[in-house]
Amino acid sequence: MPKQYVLFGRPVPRLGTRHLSLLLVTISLFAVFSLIFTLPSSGIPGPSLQVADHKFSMPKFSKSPWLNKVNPFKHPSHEPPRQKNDTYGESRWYSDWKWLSMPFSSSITLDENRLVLPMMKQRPPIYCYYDDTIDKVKAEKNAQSELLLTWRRAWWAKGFKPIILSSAEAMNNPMYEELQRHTADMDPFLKTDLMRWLAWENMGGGLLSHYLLFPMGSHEDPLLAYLRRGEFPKLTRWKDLDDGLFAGPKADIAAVIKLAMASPHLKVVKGLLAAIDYDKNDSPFTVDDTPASLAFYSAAIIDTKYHKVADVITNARADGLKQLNQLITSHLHLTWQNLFSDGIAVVKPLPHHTTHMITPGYELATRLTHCPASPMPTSCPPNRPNCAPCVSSHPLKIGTPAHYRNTSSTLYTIGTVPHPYTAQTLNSMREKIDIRWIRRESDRDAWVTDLTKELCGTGVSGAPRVLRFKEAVASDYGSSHSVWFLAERELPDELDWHFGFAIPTADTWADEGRSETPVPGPERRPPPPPHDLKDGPLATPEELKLEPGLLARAKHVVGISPKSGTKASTKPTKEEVTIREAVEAWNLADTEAWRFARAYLARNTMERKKWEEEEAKYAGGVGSEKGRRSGWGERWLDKED
Ligand SMILES: *[C@@H]1O[C@H](CO)[C@@H](O)[C@H](O)[C@H]1NC(C)=O
Ligand SMILES: CC(=O)N[C@H]1CO[C@H](CO)[C@@H](O)[C@@H]1O
Repeated sequence: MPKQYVLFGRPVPRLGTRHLSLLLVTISLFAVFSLIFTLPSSGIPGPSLQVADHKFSMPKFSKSPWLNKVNPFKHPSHEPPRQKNDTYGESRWYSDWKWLSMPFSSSITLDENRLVLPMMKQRPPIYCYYDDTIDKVKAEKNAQSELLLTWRRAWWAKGFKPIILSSAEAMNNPMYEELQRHTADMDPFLKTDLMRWLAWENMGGGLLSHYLLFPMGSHEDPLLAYLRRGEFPKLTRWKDLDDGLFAGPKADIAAVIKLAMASPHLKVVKGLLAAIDYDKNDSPFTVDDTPASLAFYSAAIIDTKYHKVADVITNARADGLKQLNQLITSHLHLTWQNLFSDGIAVVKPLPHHTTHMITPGYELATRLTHCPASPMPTSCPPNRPNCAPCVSSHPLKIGTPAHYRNTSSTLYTIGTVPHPYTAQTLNSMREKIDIRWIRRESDRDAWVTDLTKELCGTGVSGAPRVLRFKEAVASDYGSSHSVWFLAERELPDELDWHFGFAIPTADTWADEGRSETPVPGPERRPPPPPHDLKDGPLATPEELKLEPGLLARAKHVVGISPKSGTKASTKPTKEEVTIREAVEAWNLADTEAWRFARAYLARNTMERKKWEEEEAKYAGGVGSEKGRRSGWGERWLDKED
């Protein structure tokens, strides 16, 4: 560029034919490259020119689809068929394998508010059995219910569909009749165990877990990935896990139940495994190696490793179970902290004036780096004896880099995605935005450009940037290494389900030094996010004071409800909507990024809400949110002794 100025600076610019042809070649190269970047690679012929339009056109106002009508090359196209459950709150989506083939969803869905999302992952069911017929003390029931909730949350976060079975499922099994004939002088533990297997067989097999078996490893761990595939041709158990986990097909399970019930030793053995193994015949089980990513809190392990908790369980059962739950939760959290030892990056593009905007994300990061309360603060999970215990004087690092970095698999990213109206308002510190300013002065797609500056470099258009952004949010790898929120919304309720453990709050996190008892007190808010001068100029205190007002104003104009699935309290005026739409049209990449994040979050919320409803059918909703309120029954915690 500077060279050109020198050229034009001369009294007689020497733009000879060579220069002119060079200019022409450059322009045509630019056009070809732009087309390559924006053309569909997937062979969808229809709306490709519409994509090109995203790049070259002047602002396209959403209610002027005339461009499509006069386009002579446009194939007649249809929007893709509606799918089941493809809408939640204000969001609509279309789940498709080709989600990363097009930067802009509307070129597939022909509807700019219907976003193309990745296919929803099938969650394989994992069952555990809970005998809800044995009635016990209310305090114990509640403690058990909390444990089951911890179990469900941990497996959900790893991509499973945890389901709690009860005696109702066991009684549905035709083999239940036969069991009844044997029960007379059977050990009650053996009976419960057989009921558990009957319930599992009745569900068609798959995975059967003890309710004190937890996944404690990375999302990509090979065993967890294998279990997520949900195909188990052989009846399998794992070395050192006792009856912690089984996998297998229905027919093999039925065969094992029959084998166990035919055992002549039913009067002396205490569990199905013992009945099968009694005579040391050929075992029907394949035994796999000790899994590194599963933690089993069996009675024997609690006795040896967590003696302090075991003592409490013996003396005051309900209190003991509560402590056990706290111990397990702290281990789940600790495992997460150990996996992300490089700390947390709360990304802060356009860093000058977005301090206030990223504060909720930053507060979440502080909660995640805090040491969880635990009855045995320096203990390690049973499967990770060499863990690095959480030390409150050396918490994980939290940074607020301006750009998204994907250089380390041990760095976790928390992102706050602003609507372009919000991004432009804050970045320019302008209370009022008008069309002239948008077109003449604003930086196009400022947010996504800054976010991906290191990932994509400079001089790249918005389209490839949006694709990298989508990958960071919703790919397998991205979704297990980051979480993204909308700047205009509160953090979603189901964060605990995303991480797989109850994230400490200011009231429950361990106090510095003394981690035994959480000290409830006045709300302790973390200090505001730090700002690294490397990331740009520091906002002055006066500027910082303006941020909340500007953000509130932007939220009003963007006009989405504060929580997914609720109603917005105020409505923007007609003029405000016009300006917002102009901003959207001028910042297509930022708009697509924001809508994508919104739809992805909405689909996750919907998936969990639906499952919560479905779950209420099993075991009377034990371990579910609803169940927590009413209290639950006893388990067979001490069945092994
Ligand atoms: C981040 O890195 C992982 C592993 O190196 C890679 O698979 C993934 O595609 C990268 N994601 C993005 C958005 O670049
Ligand atoms: C809200 C909604 O549309 N729910 C439906 C989701 O899909 C299941 C079947 O897969 C229906 O039963 C729900 O009614």
